[in-house]
Amino acid sequence: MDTPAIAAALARALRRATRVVALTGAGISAESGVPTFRDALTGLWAKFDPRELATPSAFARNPKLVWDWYAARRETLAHVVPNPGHVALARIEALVPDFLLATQNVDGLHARAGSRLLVELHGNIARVKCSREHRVVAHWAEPGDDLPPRCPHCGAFLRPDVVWFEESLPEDALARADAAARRAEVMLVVGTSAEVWPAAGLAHTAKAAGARLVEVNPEATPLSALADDVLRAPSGVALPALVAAAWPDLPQAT
Ligand code: BV8
Repeated sequence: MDTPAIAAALARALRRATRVVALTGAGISAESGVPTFRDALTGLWAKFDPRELATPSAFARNPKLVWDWYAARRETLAHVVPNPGHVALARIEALVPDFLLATQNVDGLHARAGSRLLVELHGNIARVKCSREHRVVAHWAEPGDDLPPRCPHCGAFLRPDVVWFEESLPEDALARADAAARRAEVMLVVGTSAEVWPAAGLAHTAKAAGARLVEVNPEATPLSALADDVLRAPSGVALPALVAAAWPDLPQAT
């Protein structure tokens, strides 16, 4: 796909902004080879609805199935690296005085790309916790054939340290993201279908507070009509182009 043209007004607004917030979804990791959330169920998982797997009731009903789904996703992540879209956001963090990246992704790729001012709204698949105490467990023995591994402290099943549907988001992460959305001059919404709340609500919050809303997504979403700028392109192409247009004097990322 061609590099999108970046409007001069958008480039100027981003360069002049002192307060920027970004919200990302699975689409920013697509070019790293990580299936998006809805595509995550390719192959073996094609017959399940992800919203049926990423729930406490699914885990209670079939802990091994859910554990294996996350183990398969961790295995995929062991072979992928951040893409130019992740790197571009890490560069913007270094260029803007007050920046925060709120991600819905659990793949850890933003941190690997160098993002530090980052909140993981939905947890991180690399972390595992006790399903009863919710204490993170650093090491666990891979299970036998039948069940997820058990907590070394209390014996309950272990589970991924991610936020499932019907579970509340980490309060501090959501509060930081909400405060950043309320003060942002520019909000970048990248690679999300904007259907899952309360994360999607951050874009509405930023817009209502006066931010310039920029959508980066090859497809339209419920936010498209709200956006001031739409970069209808893959984020691995659009975000580096946006950085180059806003900071033309910077050397290009290698
Ligand atoms: C909660 C972690 C309180 C696990 C995930 C209103 C307010 C509050 C809650 C709700 C509400 N309405 C409904 C709810 C309930 C629910 C919800 O939002 N349901 C939806 C389906 C309507 N929300 C919750 O349950 C949340 N908790 O609110 O707690 C509560 C308590 C009790 C009862 C009710 C509420 C918790 C939600 C978190 C769920 N966990 N992930 C895991 O990963 O396994 S959600 C998961 O899907 C992702 O994390 C992400 O958040 C979400 C959507 O995925 P996306 O990231 O957007 O990816 P998707 O595949 O959908 O889209 C990819 C996009 O990328 C596409 O647009 C595509 O075009 C684009 N793309 C593709 N390639 C590229 C690209 N873009 C750029 N470049 C490319 N190359």
